[in-house]
Amino acid sequence: MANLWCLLWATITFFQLCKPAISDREQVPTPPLPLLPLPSFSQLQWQQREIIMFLHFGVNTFTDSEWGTGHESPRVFNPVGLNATQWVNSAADAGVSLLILTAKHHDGFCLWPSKYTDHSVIGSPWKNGKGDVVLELVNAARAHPGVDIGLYLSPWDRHDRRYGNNLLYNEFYLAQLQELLTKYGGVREIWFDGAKGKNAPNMSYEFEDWFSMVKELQSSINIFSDAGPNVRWVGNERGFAGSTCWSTINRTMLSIGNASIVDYLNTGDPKGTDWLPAECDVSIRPGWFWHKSQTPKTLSDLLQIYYNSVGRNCLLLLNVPPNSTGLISEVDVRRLGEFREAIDKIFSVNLAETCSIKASSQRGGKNGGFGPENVVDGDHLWTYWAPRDDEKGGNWIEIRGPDEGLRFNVVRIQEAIGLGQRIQRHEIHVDGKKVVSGSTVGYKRLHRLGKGGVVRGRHVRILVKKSKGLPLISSIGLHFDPYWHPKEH
Ligand code: FUL
Repeated sequence: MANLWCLLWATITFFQLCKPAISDREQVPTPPLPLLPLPSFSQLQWQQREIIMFLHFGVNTFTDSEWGTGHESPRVFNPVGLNATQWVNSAADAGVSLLILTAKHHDGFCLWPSKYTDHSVIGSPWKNGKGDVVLELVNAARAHPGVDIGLYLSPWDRHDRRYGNNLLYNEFYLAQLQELLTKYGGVREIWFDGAKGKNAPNMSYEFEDWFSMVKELQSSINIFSDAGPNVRWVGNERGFAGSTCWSTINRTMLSIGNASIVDYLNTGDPKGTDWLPAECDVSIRPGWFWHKSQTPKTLSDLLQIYYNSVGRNCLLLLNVPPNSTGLISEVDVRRLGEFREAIDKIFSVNLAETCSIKASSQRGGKNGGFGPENVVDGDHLWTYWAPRDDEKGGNWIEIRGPDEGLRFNVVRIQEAIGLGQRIQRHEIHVDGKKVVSGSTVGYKRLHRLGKGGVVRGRHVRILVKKSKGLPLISSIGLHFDPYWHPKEH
C-alpha cells in the first residue's frame, strides 16, 4: 500500500513539475501566418533595388527620332566614344544596381551581332562592324560587383519582313530571345514592351511560349510586361503610381497592349490573387532617346517622381539615354549625382531612431520578438512590429520625441511584404492632430507633409484603420527633406 502511495505522489509531483514548462511553451508566440499572395525571392530582391536604369540607345540616337521607321541604314550607327564603363559607373554612383538596355527597339536595329538578321551593328562603321553593345555593357557590369543587367527586345519590329506572319515572326523572335539569353550570362530582367503603331501589320505574339523559354533559360529572371508575369507596367510613362498601389492584381484581367486597363495597372487590386508589383518607367529627358536639343528634368521633378514611385510601393525605372558619342551626357551624370545626394541627405537620418516607441499591443508580450522597437532596427524586411491577434480597435504605433519636439516633413512606413501586403487604410497623427489620411503602404510608403514644408510636434502616431489580417510594420522613419517646397507642386 505504501508503495502505491509513493507511486501516486511521484506521479503528481512529476506532472506538477512539468506543468509550468508546458504552459511556458504555450506562451511563446507563433509568428503571424503569411497572407497570400506572396512575392517570390526574385521579386523581393527586385523590389529592394528601388531605382533601376533604362538605356535607350540605337539608330534613333543618330537620327533625332523616337520611333525609327525600320528603313534606317545601319551605317548611321557610329558611337565613336562608346564607353559602357561610364554608363555603369554613372548608374552605380547614383545607387542603381540594374541597367536595362534596348537591345532592339521598334526600328529593328540590333545592338548585338544577331545571327538572325543583318540589320545590326554588323552593318555599322562602329568598330568596323565588329562591335557588340550588349557585350560591352555586360563586361562593364561584370567588372562592377552589385550591378546587374536587363534587356529590352521590342516585340514590334518595323524592319523585319517576317513581321505580320504569325508563325515566322514568332519563331524569329524566339530565336533572338534565345540568343540574348544564352550568350551573355545572367540577365535579371527582360522587358516586353506592349507598344505598337496604329498602322502596324496585324500580328499575334505567342507570349506564353516566349515567357516559358525565358524562364527555362534564366530561372531567376523577372519578366516585365503590361501583364507580368513577374513585374507589371504602372500604366503611364510619367513615373507616377496611384496613391493607392497594391502589388497584388488579377492577371486574368490583364492583357498586353490594352489601353483600357491602365487605371487598374496603376492601383493594383486588394483582392488580387497574383503578386505582380509595378514598375514606373519614365525618362530623365522629354524623349526616350537622346536628342541634342533636350535637357534633363530638374532635381525637384526627379524627387517628385521618386516620392510617387518608390514612395508608393513601386520601382522607379529611370531612363538615361546615352548620346551619339556613346556616353551618358555630362549634364545627365550631374543630375543623377544630385538626385542620389538628395536621397541620401533626406533618408540617412531617421529621427525616430532616438525616440521611444510605443504600440497599441505587441504579439507575445515584451519578449515575444514582435515589439515596436523592430521598426527602427534598420533591417527592413524580416523583423517587424506585430500587434496581438485579439486586439480590438485600431492598431497603432507611436513615436515619442524629446521635450523640445521633432522637426520633420517626411514619414516613411514599410510593411513586412515577405508575409504579404496588408494595410488598406492608415492615418498619421501629430500631437493628436490628423495630418495624413492614406491607403496602401506596401514595401515603402513616403508621405511628404507640412503646408509650410515642415512639421513640428512631439508624438507621431501611425494608426492602421483597415488591414487584411494583422498589419506587420517592418520600418518607420521620420525624416527632414530640405528640398520640399510644397508650393512648387
Ligand atoms: C514605349 C515605347 O514606344 C517607347 O519608345 C519606349 O521604349 C518606352 C519605354 O516604351 O512603349
